[in-house]
Amino acid sequence: MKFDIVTIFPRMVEGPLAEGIVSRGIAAGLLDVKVHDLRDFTTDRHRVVDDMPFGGGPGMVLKPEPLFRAVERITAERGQPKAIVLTSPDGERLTQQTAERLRDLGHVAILCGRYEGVDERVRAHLATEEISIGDYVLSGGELPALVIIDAVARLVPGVVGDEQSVARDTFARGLLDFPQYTRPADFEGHAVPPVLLSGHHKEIERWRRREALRRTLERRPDLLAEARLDPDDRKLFEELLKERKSAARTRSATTTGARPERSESE
Ligand code: J9Q
Repeated sequence: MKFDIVTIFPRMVEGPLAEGIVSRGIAAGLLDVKVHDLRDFTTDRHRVVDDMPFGGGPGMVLKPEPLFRAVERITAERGQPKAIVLTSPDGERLTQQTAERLRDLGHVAILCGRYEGVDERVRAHLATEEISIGDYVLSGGELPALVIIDAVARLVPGVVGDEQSVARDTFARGLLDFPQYTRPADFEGHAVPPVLLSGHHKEIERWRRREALRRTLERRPDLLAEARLDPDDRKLFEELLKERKSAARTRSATTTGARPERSESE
């Protein structure tokens, strides 16, 4: 899987790429990531990459020429990228599905946008898509580029040691993860759920499925619409709903007047 990143801050992405799963994927020859300094594609003495917006207003806008030249160089030296992604808050939200699609393309170039803006000709005539990683203000697209690369790289066979764990991942199954514990079995009076120490693999599996469903229902009910639940999951889910309804009844009975009246003697 090939990635090309075009940025005005190459050191901002080089550090993270040299650590963890991604760096091991690179070392193993499974990933090929090249970082390009946008200033190397300028033609003026001062290596200027931005300019004032036409029409006036605050801030500077990334000029089109260096970005077009960077993609020309990438195409000549590394082949034509199958996608040219502009990181931008205006883009389509990154999802696991996006990551799978980019993985399938095999060669992706990522242009790091700036908070202040990128010349519209880049969006219209160079980028093939715009991707946002979420609704918050960032100063630039470097962190989003790293997020995209991490999410895509993990899906390349062999990059994550344990392929089983990739298949079991939250967004592969459509449910949040179940709670995990490690030693000690009792941490300052907080005990690990006894079932996990019981050695009953069937019961452990069932407990984990129930807790994953519980957590998803409580925190991300929106995920349940898409989750693939087998008949056992559906049964566990019905039980959870009943549990919640009876808990809701208890709560409302103790917060309304549904309690014993004071007796005359009080
Ligand atoms: C380039 N805020 O934000 C969320 N996803 C991408 C971005 C972003 C930003 C500013 C510049 C990308």
